[in-house]
Amino acid sequence: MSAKASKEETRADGFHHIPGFLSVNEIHALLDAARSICLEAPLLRPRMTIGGKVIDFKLTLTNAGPLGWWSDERGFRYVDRHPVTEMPFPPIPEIILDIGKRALARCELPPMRIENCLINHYAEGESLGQHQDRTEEDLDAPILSLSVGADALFLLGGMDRKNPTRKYLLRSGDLVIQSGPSRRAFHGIKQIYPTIGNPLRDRGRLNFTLRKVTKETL
Ligand code: MD6
Ligand code: FE
Repeated sequence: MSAKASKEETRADGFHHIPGFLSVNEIHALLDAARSICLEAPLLRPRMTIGGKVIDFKLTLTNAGPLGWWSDERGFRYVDRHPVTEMPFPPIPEIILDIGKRALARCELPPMRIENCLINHYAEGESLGQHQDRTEEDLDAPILSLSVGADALFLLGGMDRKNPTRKYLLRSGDLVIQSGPSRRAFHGIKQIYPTIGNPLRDRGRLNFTLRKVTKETL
């Protein structure tokens, strides 16, 4: 089966893939924003416990905003401090909030309070296993995702881990939104692929997810 390359897709279950959503300037602004966030809140490698064994994630991450997603031996959760610096995460840069607003409007979704920007970094060879995002208090608010750098193979499944998956090729500048029923669908990053002209110095990939975490309204 071939990956879906550059065709826009909006599904009845609320899944949206908008290739080339970001301008080149926005891609560079996101990269600059990630670099300054990482100076204050360095990338960390999360861990999780599976069957009593502690396993490292095959990616590193950091956050901006009042709440940051984190996982270690104590489980998945939102925290209000960087686990190592013990400082609050830096605020979400205006440019990211503006892109988030434009992304929601583009997909005809109502405005939303963006409380967290999770930044995932994939070095060459890294990946993210199939998972559901359900650490948030509000599991109905859409999750917005922006890709920068290397291409990635995104697998979208269903509500059950065993459901078949569809393949999407996420490229630098693409927007994905999981809203409606697709908000709870299993998904993951199977692998990343080297890309010509990757602006990341290490040829990796950055993914920014923008979320509403609490039940608070706008
Ligand atoms: C990634 N994305 O693109 C991982 N989660 O690197 C996600 O795990 C994700 O793209 C929830 C909603 C959209 C996503
Ligand atoms: Fe996810």
